[in-house]
Amino acid sequence: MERTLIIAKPDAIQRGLIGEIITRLERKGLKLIGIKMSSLDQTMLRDHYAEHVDKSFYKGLEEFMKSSPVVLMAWEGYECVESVRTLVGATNPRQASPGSIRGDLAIGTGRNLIHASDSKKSGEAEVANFFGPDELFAYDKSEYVHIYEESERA
Ligand code: IDP
Ligand code: MG
Repeated sequence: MERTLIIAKPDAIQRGLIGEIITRLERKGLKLIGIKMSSLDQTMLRDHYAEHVDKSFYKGLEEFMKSSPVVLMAWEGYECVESVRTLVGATNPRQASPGSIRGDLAIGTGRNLIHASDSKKSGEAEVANFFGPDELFAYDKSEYVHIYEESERA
């Protein structure tokens, strides 16, 4: 099963949208395998957003991400990285599809509520980066029989 890292950003905390975000991911059928609140510092953010550090928006992004705590989540599911990106919607919420989290709930690109890993590789790496082994939980989800065919559960 693939893993993906979700960060509910400071705007999600401030706007009281943590429950809404969790609900949407739960209703998709994904399995929550780790969750915690955290304040991200400059070192963590520069590492997480390494591909963006030299871009013009980075300074504002870093300040924003440090402006209040975030909620970090690790989710698991069959090919979940791509389906979570679809659920989250385009980076610019004004272009995000209706029905997606950003499409329904956000307007500004710099206030787009949520981070989601963008590939299977980054999903694995980001989950391992933000969660220790003792913070991740392996368990059987009883509803899986109604969510997946057997071959997808293997
Ligand atoms: P993603 O979050 O959809 O993967 P990325 O291109 O990886 O989007 O950008 C990371 C984050 O940087 C975005 O979620 C957004 O918060 C911020 N960002 C990206 N482009 C802009 C921009 O043009 N203006 C302001 N913030 C931006
Ligand atoms: Mg990205």
